[in-house]
Amino acid sequence: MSTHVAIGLGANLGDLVAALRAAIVAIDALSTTRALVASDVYLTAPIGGPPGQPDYANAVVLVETSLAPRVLLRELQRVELEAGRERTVRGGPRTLDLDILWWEGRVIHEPGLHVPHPRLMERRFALEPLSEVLPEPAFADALAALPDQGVRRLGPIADARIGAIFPDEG
Ligand code: A4P
Ligand code: MG
Repeated sequence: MSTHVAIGLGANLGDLVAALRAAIVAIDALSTTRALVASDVYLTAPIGGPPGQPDYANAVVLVETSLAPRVLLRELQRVELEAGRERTVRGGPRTLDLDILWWEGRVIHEPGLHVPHPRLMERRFALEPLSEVLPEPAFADALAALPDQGVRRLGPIADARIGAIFPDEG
C-alpha cells in the first residue's frame, strides 16, 4: 500500500540548488517511490550547530511510497552518502541532509527514527516549504506562532524537470 511522505532537504556546502535537485531525482528513483511535488527553495542562516557555517538551502518534496519507514530512512541515508555527505560534527555543515518530516497517518517513535520530525514545529525553514506542498492547518498554525527566522524564499527549484514534478522531461 502506498502512502504520502514529506521529506525535508537541506544543503549548505557546494552547489546548493543542484544538490537539492539531484536529491529529488535520486528519491524519485527509489523503488516504489515517486516524487509528486517539490516546494520552492528557501535560504536561511543555520539554526544550531557550530558557528560560522554557510547559509542553508532548504526545500520539501512530497512523495508517494510503498517503502516501510525504516527502509526509506536507510535509502535516504544512502542518497546522502552518495552526495558526498560526511558525518563529522553533529549539526555541522553538509552537502545534503534528508529528513523524514511527516508520514501520512503515522506517528513513529523508535530508536533513530522519530516522525513527525522532533524539531519540525520550531523551524520555519522546514515548515514554510512543507506547508506549500501539504497545506495542513496544523502547519499554518505553527508558522503563525513562530517569530521571523530570516527565511528567504528563492523561488522554484531551478529548471530541472523530474518525473511527475516536471513532466516535460519525465
Ligand atoms: N533520525 C531520527 N528521526 C529522523 C527522521 N524523521 N528523519 C535520526 C531522518 N533522520 C532521523 O541525523 C541524525 C540521526 O537522526 C540519524 O541517524 C537518524 O537515525 P543526521 O542527519 O545524521 O545528523 P544531523 O542532521 O546533523 O542531526 P539532526 O539531529 O538530524 O539535525 P537536524 O535537526 O536535522 O538539524 N539550519 C537551517 N537553516 N537549515 C537546515 O536544514 N539543519 C540542521 C540539522 C541544523 N540547522 C539547520 C538545518
Ligand atoms: Mg538529519
